[in-house]
Amino acid sequence: MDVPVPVTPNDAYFSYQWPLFDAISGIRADQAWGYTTGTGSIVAVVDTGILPHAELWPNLLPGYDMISNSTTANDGDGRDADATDTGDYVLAGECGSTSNLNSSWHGTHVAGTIAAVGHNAEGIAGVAFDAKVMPVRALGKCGGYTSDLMLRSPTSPRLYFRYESNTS
Ligand SMILES: [Ca+2]
Ligand SMILES: [Ca+2]
Repeated sequence: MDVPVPVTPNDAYFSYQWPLFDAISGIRADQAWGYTTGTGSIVAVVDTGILPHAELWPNLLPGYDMISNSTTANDGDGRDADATDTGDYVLAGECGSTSNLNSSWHGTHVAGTIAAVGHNAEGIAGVAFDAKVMPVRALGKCGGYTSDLMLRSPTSPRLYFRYESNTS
């Protein structure tokens, strides 16, 4: 197999993303992009959900909020087709914390690391900048429960992940 020419995206802050291209300590994504940039791949990001961002919209698929507890969800309800991150901040005394803690917005960070739109002259380039991200909200205030992600199938002892599209 011929070795493809490395790809250098034109994103405004790509030069700061040295972990992607540094020849010694980087993952050499620029060389990998010569083979693929993730087209056709879907990555489920099981995390705190997602916030609107121009660098994510083109690569974002409908997701799901799997958090069943409304307090943990911090959105006034349980499971639904809205994977919006409503924050995982805590106040002093909540979740064993002795001080107020800001929301992490971790799911948006992870989604951007994976699939921020690349080669659009703006922001950064995701590691797989032509892949699609499906946000699965599982973490909220005080964390989350593995049981929220697993439901027992009535016909199988195995546990499986449940996903319902909200595109229909
Ligand atoms: Ca909800
Ligand atoms: Ca970009």
